[in-house]
Amino acid sequence: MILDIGFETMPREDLEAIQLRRLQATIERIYYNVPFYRKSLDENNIKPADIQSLDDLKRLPFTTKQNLRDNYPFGMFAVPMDNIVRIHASSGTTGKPTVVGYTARDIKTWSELMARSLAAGGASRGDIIHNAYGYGLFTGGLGVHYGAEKLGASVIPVSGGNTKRQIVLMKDFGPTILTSTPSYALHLAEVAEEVGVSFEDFKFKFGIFGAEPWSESMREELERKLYLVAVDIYGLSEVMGPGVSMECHEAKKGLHIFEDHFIPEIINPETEEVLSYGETGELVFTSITKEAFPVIRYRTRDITSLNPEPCICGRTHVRMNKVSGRSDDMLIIRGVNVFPSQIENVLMEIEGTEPHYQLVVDREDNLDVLTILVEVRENLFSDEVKILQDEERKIRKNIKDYLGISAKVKLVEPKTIARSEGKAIRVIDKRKI
Ligand code: DLL
Repeated sequence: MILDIGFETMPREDLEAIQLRRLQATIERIYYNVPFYRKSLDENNIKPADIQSLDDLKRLPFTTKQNLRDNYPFGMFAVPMDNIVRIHASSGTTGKPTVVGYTARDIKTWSELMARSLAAGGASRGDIIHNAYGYGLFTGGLGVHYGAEKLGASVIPVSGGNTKRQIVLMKDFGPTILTSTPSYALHLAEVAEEVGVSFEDFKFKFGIFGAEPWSESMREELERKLYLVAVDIYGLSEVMGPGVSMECHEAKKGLHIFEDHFIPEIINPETEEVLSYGETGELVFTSITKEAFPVIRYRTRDITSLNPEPCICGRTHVRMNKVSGRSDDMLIIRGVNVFPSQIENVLMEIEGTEPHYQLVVDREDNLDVLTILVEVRENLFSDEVKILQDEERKIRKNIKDYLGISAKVKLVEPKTIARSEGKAIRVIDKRKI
């Protein structure tokens, strides 16, 4: 495929004209097709015809993850189920996931944006992409997959896990692009070393890493250990999946947001005031081409800033700096989004546990490890060891069943977890990224 990069290098004025047209069409669509949006626009006395300029976006109410959850599973869809061809999901605080849907045209758009992203990250036709993002409800695997095919590259749909076999495939197939979370990429390097193989002997040119925060020092480590150029890819299921923004391999300095499809804003997470370019705050997105699941001023909770300076790659789309954190307490453990409250819900349903717990997240062999410390009632401790072991097993199993993550569980005696005078310290994140 020859990529039409016209949209990516368009003068600002032309881009804004397209944005306005698409925004107006989106507002019209959601007003008439999604009861939630109609109600919230009515409550704010806004009619679709009131959106006359891009500045009018500011008048629209924000959408939060809670709003999506309240409309679980399909209440936010703007098209009949007959037109939905794909469903993905990401986790949410109640244990119920946030569900997103795509029409055939949405899948086409997403594939094109992923092809754009891979191209910006250095991939082209003729490359072999070793895709170690998970396939399934998570958007990473299939998102990259469709984009790679659209680009005309060869894709190896290896998914996550079975690490030693991945090393064998890398040796035998000679992939040139690696796509995975940055932590899994480092783990791959380590396992390779264990089995006596060096990435130096592989053919990788670029690594396209995302789905969790990673720092400049992690970039250096990835580049040194994997003998490739490491670039950042960002996205979230609610807005589309991977490919909302992408770092270009020429500059490696911030991620271009595909503004012909998504309008970004940065707000102060406390006051909700819209901030200027360069100021750090919470990233908010409005989708302007999605059919099945449009989002209006969706609060991502990701903290970053926007940089409008021209880029050496020639793209005119604004860049977001690397995500530096979140404005809520969501943790990303091996690519799975987890809120402490979800773990709390699971713990509280188990007989014998006290509402005192602490989550310790660390990295072992470059993989995230979650340890849950839970206080249990005194009488459990006076009983036999087997009862304690059963309790630990039950907690581990329920965490795995409800949240899909493996955790170590340590039962501790009452009053051993430090009490705080203010907010309880629920999370100790020891990962250095
Ligand atoms: O993680 C989509 C994705 C897949 C992006 C593969 C990149 C590569 P969710 O599971 O919905 O979607 O999680 C979205 O992950 O709000 C951020 O907090 C975090 N995140 C995603 N990419 C990055 C990144 C996918 N490059 C949440 N840097 C987002 C920092 C990231 N955080």
